[in-house]
Amino acid sequence: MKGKFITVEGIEGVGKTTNIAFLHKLISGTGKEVVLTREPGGTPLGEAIRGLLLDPQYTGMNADCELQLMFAARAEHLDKVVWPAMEAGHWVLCDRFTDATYAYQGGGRGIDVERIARLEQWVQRDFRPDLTLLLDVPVEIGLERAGNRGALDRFEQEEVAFFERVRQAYLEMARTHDGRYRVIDASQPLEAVQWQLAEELQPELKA
Ligand code: T5A
Repeated sequence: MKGKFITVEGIEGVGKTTNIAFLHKLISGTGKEVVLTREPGGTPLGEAIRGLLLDPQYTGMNADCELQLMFAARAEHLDKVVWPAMEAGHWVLCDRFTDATYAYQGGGRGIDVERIARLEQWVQRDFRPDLTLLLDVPVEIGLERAGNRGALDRFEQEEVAFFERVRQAYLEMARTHDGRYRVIDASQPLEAVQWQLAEELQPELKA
């Protein structure tokens, strides 16, 4: 595959949606074709699954059900959007991917990472991101930013301790997968965050 697969991760409200638009502009400004997508979602079926996953009506959803819905949406997304785009030589910029599963279903819900790894290998085979940008903020800042937008989804209604576990799981992955991870201090003003993102992307754009 000739394109690059770049993922953006972090807890709620870190600024993924805001900054992914900036990254899209930055990369497409160099003349590359960029596909902007997200998980869970990115396809009509995936967006329908996302609707189930975020709906507060399903508070208390079984953790294995949640895990498998994430990978069901991901299988469709890889098949219909990500792999065809990359085969065509496009770059793919994805708002969350499997690291979110390790962080939320692994760290947050406490599912054994070996079980997640088995599903990852089944659905993705050896496909992994080329670069993962982890936007990191203390939980209280992320939740405050997310909360300012109105009604909370099923995940946003979780307790603070859940998001602390999610954040720690992300930081641990950044330590152990340091080759593809870049940690961005997203507690800073937006211009400073975007300056860091541009710095981290430069080597990829030149490669
Ligand atoms: N999930 C997902 C799993 O559990 N497992 C998985 O495998 C996957 C793929 C939905 C949920 O699914 C879960 C995790 C999620 O709970 P989502 O919609 O991507 O995923 O999740 P959210 O984190 O809810 O997305 P948000 O839209 O809440 O957060 P963003 O995109 O990180 O934040 P954004 O850009 O909307 O910014 C929030 C606010 O902060 C401001 C923005 O203007 C906005 O108002 N802001 C800043 N303010 C000050 N300084 C800055 N530097 C700022 N940056 C942004």
